[in-house]
Amino acid sequence: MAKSVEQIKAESHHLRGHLYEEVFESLEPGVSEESRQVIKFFGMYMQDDRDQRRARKEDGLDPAHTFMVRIAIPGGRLRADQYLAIEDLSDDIGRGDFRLTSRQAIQVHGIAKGKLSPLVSRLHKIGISTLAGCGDVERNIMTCPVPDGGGVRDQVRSVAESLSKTLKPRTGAYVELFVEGQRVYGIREEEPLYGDTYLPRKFKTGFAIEGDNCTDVFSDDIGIVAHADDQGDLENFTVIVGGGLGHSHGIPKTRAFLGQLLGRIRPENLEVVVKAIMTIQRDYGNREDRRYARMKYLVDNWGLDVFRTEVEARSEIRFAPPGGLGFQRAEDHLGWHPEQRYLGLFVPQGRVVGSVRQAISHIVRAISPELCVTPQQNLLLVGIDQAQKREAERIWQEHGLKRAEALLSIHRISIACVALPTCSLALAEAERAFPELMQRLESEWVRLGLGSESIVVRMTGCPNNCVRSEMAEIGFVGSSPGKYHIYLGGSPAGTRLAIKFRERVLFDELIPTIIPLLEWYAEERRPQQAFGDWAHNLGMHLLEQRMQKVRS
Ligand code: SRM
Ligand code: SF4
Repeated sequence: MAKSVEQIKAESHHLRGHLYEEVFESLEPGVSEESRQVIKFFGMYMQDDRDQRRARKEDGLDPAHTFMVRIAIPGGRLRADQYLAIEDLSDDIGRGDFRLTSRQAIQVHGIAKGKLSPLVSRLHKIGISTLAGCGDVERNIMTCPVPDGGGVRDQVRSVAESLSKTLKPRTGAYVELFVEGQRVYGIREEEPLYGDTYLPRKFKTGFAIEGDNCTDVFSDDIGIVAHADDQGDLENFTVIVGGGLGHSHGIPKTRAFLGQLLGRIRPENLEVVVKAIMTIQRDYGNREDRRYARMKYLVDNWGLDVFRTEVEARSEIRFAPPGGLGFQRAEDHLGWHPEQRYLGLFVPQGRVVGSVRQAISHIVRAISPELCVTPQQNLLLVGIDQAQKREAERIWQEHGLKRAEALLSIHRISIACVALPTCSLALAEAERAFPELMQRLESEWVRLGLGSESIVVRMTGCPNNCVRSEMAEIGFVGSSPGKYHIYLGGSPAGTRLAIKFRERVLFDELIPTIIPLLEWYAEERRPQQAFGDWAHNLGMHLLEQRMQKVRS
């Protein structure tokens, strides 16, 4: 019988397993199922090109395995030289492109097994890492990408970066294997936070700033909202627990959850509280069935009050009542912001490829800015002056790309997940189908006189919700090849789950299906009322009744 993931972790000697033999000694392009689980903790996913799968099978060939490598970048911030090194790596070792992710990380696809170690070594030299990009540990910690000259956003960024260091697994296996290229046998080491079997499942933490939920904190295992004092300095945090969006079609007990407000704490108590929460999940999270192993199920089973009591007991910190979050909308942070000296560039579907890649490369070489990946898969050029901004825009436009200010708001804020051909879990297209879908939607939006209004539209190839589609105002979620469920009524501030409106709609029918809704919204909306709020207020039942009238 195949080993469970729990067994694999327990027997792996802190993530060594058989990686040395399988990555460095074996000539196979891939690794065993067991090593596939272990190697994830180092931000590496074994994949194959699903476009080629059938043809290869028909030709009697095994899948052509390569690896996707996820570089964890806390808060998405990286230096120009680090960015350029990733660019070089994608040329030398990958396929010349890479992706900005919805959690502010960077993914490089198509890495041959033999190139994993050179890739990690080169990243290690410039101070970045793929460790804990995936696996049953704390993932890339998110925080608002905006710089604010030492204000609350910058203060929160340094808290996030330091928390990220504290929560990294302590195993030496990553450096030992992938930097030094050796396996040390019989090593005795400890994982003080994680223990020998790590967490039951992936674990996500995100920070937001009161008033701006650009990181979607309600979708994380732990969401942390910073409140500033009258001087604009960090005063305290509201802690949210138990969010998580992934679920499986047809398995009703799996579902998306919005995080719940645990309470408020002083910044100096954050680390102890986060560790208390993580160890509760470590000790009580479901290790029998990975489908129910995320902390959201534990919080739901226990109830928030019991959960809070246990956090208080472990941390010896008492929570004050949560602060007001004041979330009005989630900002995309694109365009030029002279006071904070940053320029946000729109990167379609986060794909750094073709003219986008060339333009960013020229800009980074010309003005050497700091960079920051946003939670909407875009890129900010940070700490630049007017002249550098002009130069960046000149290069951007020279490559045929539009300034963010010239794009419709609906276009700037909407995102899709990677999906086919690399994602092994995709049921339908997302990233590749999204431009066509958005073109159709945007032309209706403009026809109805809504061009200047914003609306958050997201698309995923399956219900794992990798771009948080079920929090969008309109979410398209792949159900099978060419078909999608339609979700409506998430809020523009990311404070509400959307509700399923239609099932298994063919791609070509998606926009025609929602056109009547867009028309009603255009006629009936109150000033400033977002589409998601309008749909939510009417409710799915009423919308359905109206749709039936239209049909009859
Ligand atoms: Fe995700 C699995 C891509 C953010 C929920 N996600 C995957 C995998 C690794 C597929 C796999 O397991 O084989 C995808 C790789 C595709 C590829 O070829 O690159 C993948 N997830 C992504 C990214 C790249 C989407 C993007 O287009 O930007 C995001 C990378 C995040 C990062 O940098 O760390 C990404 N994934 C998310 C988010 C959003 C978030 O975290 O804010 C979610 C929903 C929030 C949540 O976790 O509940 C998300 N991904 C999942 C799940 C469902 C987890 C669950 O609790 O059920 C899976 C499947 C799993 O873990 O079993 C998954
Ligand atoms: Fe893959 Fe599904 Fe995530 Fe899209 S949502 S990247 S299809 S796992």
